[in-house]
Amino acid sequence: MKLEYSFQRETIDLSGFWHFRIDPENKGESEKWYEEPQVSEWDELYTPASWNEQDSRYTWYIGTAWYTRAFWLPEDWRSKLTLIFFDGVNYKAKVWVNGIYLGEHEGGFTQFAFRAEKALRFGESNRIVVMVDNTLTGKTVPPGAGMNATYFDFFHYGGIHREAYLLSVPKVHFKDVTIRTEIKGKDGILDIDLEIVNELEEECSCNVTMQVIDEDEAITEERTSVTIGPGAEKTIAQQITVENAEFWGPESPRLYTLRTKLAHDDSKGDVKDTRFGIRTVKVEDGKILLNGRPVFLKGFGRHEDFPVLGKALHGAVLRKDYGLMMYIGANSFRTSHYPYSRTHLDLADEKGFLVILETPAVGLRENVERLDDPEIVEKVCRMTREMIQRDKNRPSVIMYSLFNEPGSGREEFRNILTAAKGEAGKADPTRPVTFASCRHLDDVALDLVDVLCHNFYYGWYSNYGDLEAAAKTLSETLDELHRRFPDKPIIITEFGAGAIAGVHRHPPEMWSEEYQAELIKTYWEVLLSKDYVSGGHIWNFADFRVGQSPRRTTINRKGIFTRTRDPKLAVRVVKNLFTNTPTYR
Ligand code: GCB
Repeated sequence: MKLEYSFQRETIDLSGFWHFRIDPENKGESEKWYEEPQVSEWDELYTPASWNEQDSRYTWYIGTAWYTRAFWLPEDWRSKLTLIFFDGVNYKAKVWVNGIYLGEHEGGFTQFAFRAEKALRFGESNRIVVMVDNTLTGKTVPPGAGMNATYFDFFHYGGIHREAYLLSVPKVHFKDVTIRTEIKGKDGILDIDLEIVNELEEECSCNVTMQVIDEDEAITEERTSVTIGPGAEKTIAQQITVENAEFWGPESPRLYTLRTKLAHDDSKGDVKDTRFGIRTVKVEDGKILLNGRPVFLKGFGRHEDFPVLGKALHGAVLRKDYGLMMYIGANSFRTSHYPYSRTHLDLADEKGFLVILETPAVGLRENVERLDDPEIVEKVCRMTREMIQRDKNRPSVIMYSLFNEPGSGREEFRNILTAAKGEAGKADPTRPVTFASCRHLDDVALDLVDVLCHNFYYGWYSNYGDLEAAAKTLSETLDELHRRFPDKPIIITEFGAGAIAGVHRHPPEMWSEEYQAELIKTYWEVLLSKDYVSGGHIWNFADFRVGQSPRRTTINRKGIFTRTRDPKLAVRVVKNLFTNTPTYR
């Protein structure tokens, strides 16, 4: 199901307190908890948020848990279609409304929706029940074997951690809108695909209007008409020129809206607003070109992680984070290691951040038996498709990262990468693809990507305590990568050091704030000295929670801010480095 529905349409937000109950013995389905749950015996938790930090009884819980709440549906929604959307449920979800099963979804970080009319009662109260299962296996994406045995380095939260809502759409409606942009002189050229569905029992002749809206004013208008048979779909392709357009970029994140309207039989039909920016991204001669100019990405690998909320970054936290990233002079981040929430990326569009959008395919390495296991390939491809489907119209997204640190030294990795790349290309042929490698010179798949992304930890996991040796290894490795792939730009998608806030050492030593600051400065100097390097992302923007292990002091300390966003010493250093590094070079 295509999911790019607009929020100008009527919605009912299901955020708030839901009844909650864990099900460690997995008996809820056989006991039919989805029918008429005795909620007086259940706990209450807030969503969107993970279950883990709302009550210490659930912090380390892994397995099945149930959520339920009641909601009221207006009578006048009866004549239309109703979808129930979930922006992110970690990890598997099964959904019932009024005891009727609607469907299931696997994957914690991509949006899904179910048609719900068969189960709904209009003008009455309804009950939704969601069974969530965050069990990890060798075949989940990401994979793992337990809370402290994840194959990835972030806390494995569970629950309904992003918004859930109902959406009402007319029976003839826009199912999807895709906008690709090109630049011709001073003009923006929009290539638009409108997918229209007719769920009426008769043929429908519709009038379609497309307007480009610039700050509440329509600056272009095109009309066309289309006839669609009962139960059928049609795609209309249209090109629109925006004369004297203002182009989107970090220095001026100019956004426009495409307003599409559908009318038939003189009745009011569907209206959908889709926001876009006019910009191009190309990889040419070893450079990443934004609107034809070579860009340099300065920023971070981030995480969605915050005390109590878990994997949900509420608006206030995002507001704070963007303020800090802008204060520091960053222009970019990677959605390590899963696609981030809609709001997270809406702000990137608005504030002009260059985003490497990453799939949840992290941890597919040593512990996974075969990387090209058909079950894993199917899941990675589906999640890639779902990710691109939601975010393809965002100007901020300049590249797709298909994996983080996969077993890319193994020949079979080429198979799963080829499959994921094929999927990405089908969903969106306009953006470059990459993955974040930790195999470097031993990587067997670098020829398959458009941009080389590498995570380096010289000075931390190797050459530790010795920044001079780290700089030398870094420089030599980069030069060798460039020698092998002279036409591919290189981005250092991770480099960093753990620093426990408040620990100081002179001369700098590992785990001190000084060592972290010094390592970042050392790396930055090396990166800037190579004109084939197109960016550097510090690992990480903020400290984040991880499982328990002898390697970590309960949280990963590589943030330049603490988990609650207090600055470490490195912040001043990074602000200086970033503000003195131009975006175009
Ligand atoms: C990496 C991973 C990242 C970890 C980081 C670390 O290479 O991509 O997920 O958190 O190293 O701190 O070890």
